[in-house]
Amino acid sequence: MATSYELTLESFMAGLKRRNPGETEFHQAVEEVSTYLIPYVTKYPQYQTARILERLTEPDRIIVFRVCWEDDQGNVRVNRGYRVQFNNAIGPYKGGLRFHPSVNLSILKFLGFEQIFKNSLTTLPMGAGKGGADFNPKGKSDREVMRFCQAFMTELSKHIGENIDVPAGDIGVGAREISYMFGQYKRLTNEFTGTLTGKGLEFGGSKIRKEATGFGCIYFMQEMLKHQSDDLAGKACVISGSGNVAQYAALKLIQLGAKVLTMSDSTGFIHDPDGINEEKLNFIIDLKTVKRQSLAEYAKHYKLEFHEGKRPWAVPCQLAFPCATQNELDENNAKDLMQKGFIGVAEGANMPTTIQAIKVFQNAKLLFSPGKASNAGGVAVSGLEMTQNSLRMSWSNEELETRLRNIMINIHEECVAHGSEDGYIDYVKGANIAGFTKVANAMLAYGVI
Ligand code: NDP
Ligand code: 2IT
Repeated sequence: MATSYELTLESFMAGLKRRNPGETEFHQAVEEVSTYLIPYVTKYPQYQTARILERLTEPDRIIVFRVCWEDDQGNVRVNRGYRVQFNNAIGPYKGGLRFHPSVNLSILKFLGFEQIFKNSLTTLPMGAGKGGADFNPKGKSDREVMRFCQAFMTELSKHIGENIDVPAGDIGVGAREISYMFGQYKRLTNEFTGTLTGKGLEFGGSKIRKEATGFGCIYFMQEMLKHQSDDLAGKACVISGSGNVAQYAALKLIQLGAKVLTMSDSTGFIHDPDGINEEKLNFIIDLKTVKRQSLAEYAKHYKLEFHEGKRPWAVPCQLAFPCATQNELDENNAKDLMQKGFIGVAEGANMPTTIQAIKVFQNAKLLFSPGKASNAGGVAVSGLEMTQNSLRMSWSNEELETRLRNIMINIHEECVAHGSEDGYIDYVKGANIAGFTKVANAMLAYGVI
């Protein structure tokens, strides 16, 4: 007879911290989820008896490897590469690769863990993984980036495959890096398969993938507003980041008649009181993806102040979209945002808001959507890229935008169905519970593995 035990958040987190010392981002992501899931599994004891939470917080496996490459001066350089294959209960491991000097196991485990719930919410058959390297693409030549990507893929290729694990982009990994890695994967395996997503349109990439995360985030905000009989037209918006997610969040806001006041990067932020229009946004896209320079150049070009080393949260606005990185919006930033007329936040990045800051928004009964719900559009269109690759065909822009839109609407409905509490929608609760059940039920069905 199996022993029964009392599961509390404190005891669960104490065990997790003991087993994963020092991994603060991973602890944070698990705590946010467990706060909602522990009461849930206590209510539905089949999950607790099968130790689903304990199993869900232990990755299936982690691959760590040396990446050796040569810079333009002929120096030998060494980085560390990773792939965290977290959970494949409902499909092949799926999730991005991040190249950033801050990359470590804690960050990749938090990202891989979040991916479980996010991928489940899309309703597509995707498990969860995340990977990357502590490589800094900044200041590197194209050839250096190519050599790094080839060296990285030489090892990673042994562990991935279209039915095993399908990586994509994340911070520091965009179209250029995916192309270099796909080319190397194809060379090593002598196969043309859809083992990476976010590929170029000429070689199996999906239309709308580039736009998907940012567009999806704005569609999600549109749904949250609609649910309280409001819309985006004329809303003053603050965005952080100016990379892939931020760029297309900004574009969709502009297209839907909202006013984009700010964007940021790791050097600071710009505040354009007239609003960033499509022409100015194209300047930013060129600056960040082609020239790869700081947003300070935008301030110079449009004769605005550059707020060096600062984040944009004190700029008065109605809606906020953190689209840069984890923990970029803390409790004090949340209080800054809560000026008169503030309506809410949709996360474009993964875990950009600290747990304390989320509480500030939720206590004030404002809109708050977690990244695993509102940034799921990116991985959703990655899933659709996998489908198109399997079918050996490609869908049109219209087809894909409609599918993306419907997936975001469906995630919103799931959050409402599982997160409603006395008229307030707790989107964090809704996303965690809705994302959990499908994966947990699959794990139950498999027995003890
Ligand atoms: P990019 O590399 O395209 O852009 C990242 C942006 O964030 C840049 O503006 C960068 O500034 C800024 N940034 C990165 N790190 C920091 C930091 N430590 N402090 C301040 N600013 C920082 O990445 P993405 O746009 O793809 O990713 C942004 C976020 O969205 C991440 O949290 C990612 O996990 C998440 N996400 C991405 C998806 C995708 O499809 N790409 C899907 C779902 C979520 P700088 O240019 O100066 O480096
Ligand atoms: O965080 C994410 O969802 C991503 N970086 C995209 C993952 C993917 O496989 O498209």
